[in-house]
Amino acid sequence: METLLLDSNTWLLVLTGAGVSAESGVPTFRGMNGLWEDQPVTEVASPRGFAKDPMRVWRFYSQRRAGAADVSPNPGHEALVAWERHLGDRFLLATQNVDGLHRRAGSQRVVEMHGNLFTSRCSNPDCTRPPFPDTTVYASGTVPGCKECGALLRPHIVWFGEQLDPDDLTRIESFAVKAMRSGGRLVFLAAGTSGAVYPAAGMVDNVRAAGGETWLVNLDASENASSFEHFVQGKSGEVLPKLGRLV
Ligand code: BV8
Repeated sequence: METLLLDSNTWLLVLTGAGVSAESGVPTFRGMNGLWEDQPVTEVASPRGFAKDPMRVWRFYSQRRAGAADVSPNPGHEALVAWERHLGDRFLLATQNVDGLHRRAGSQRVVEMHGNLFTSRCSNPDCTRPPFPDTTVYASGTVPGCKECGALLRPHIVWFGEQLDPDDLTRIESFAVKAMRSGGRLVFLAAGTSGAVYPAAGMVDNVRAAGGETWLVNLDASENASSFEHFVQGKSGEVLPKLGRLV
């Protein structure tokens, strides 16, 4: 298996998806055939889905909260923690996962691009209450209300059709710009992702256009696999611990 050199000249931008949490027992979107209660996840996890049936959406997220609370990080998560310790500020981890397992493993330089399962906020855009930690598994059929304005609470998650937090996108972009300006070697590694959801799926093309190196670690070829120079096929929990050559 080819290895990835991680030396004093390396700047590493990592993107992870549901596949990295699969070995921890978290179902992937592909694994659910993209469905929830026979509804497309892209429909349930959307403002329209919430407006139409907030009970169904809270059943979806409450069950995922219960599931994610019972699992633990795997060697794939832990390998990324070791790489971060080695590279320091020349490391950034952008994840599409909302399960919080990267932080639980010890990752610090993390951008949760699509939000976090264990945070809620008020659905009323005019409410002044900020997003807050919420591990509650709400009973099926209940929809929690905001104690400040009485509107419905919603998970602090980026739904399909919603903009990502511009600060998160800026943080990722400025890391890549800083790496290129440093004269160092920018490496982009995507792991456990099908490359189907944008803007995350477009990052590899942006890094290539900037002259960076691109690696994919995935169980099978992702939709954008052809955009990567290096493809190491396999389970991230088995491949990542062996892939990094820390010099
Ligand atoms: C936006 C939170 C502005 C919710 C999520 C350009 C082209 C086409 C469409 C669009 C476009 N730009 C925007 C869109 C629309 C849309 C989009 O991309 N749609 C897709 C479906 C075509 N994007 C958006 O709406 C984004 N917002 O762009 O706003 C805008 C809006 C409208 C129109 C224009 C612009 C918001 C996207 C974020 C949505 N929220 N998550 C929740 O989690 O409940 S996305 C969610 O799905 C996940 O976060 C993740 O991003 C995605 C699932 O993908 P993966 O994580 O990759 O998981 P998947 O199961 O698919 O694949 C797992 C992979 O792992 C597989 O390849 C498998 O082989 C592999 N694997 C399995 N086991 C292992 C493994 N690999 C290694 N080891 C293993 N053990």
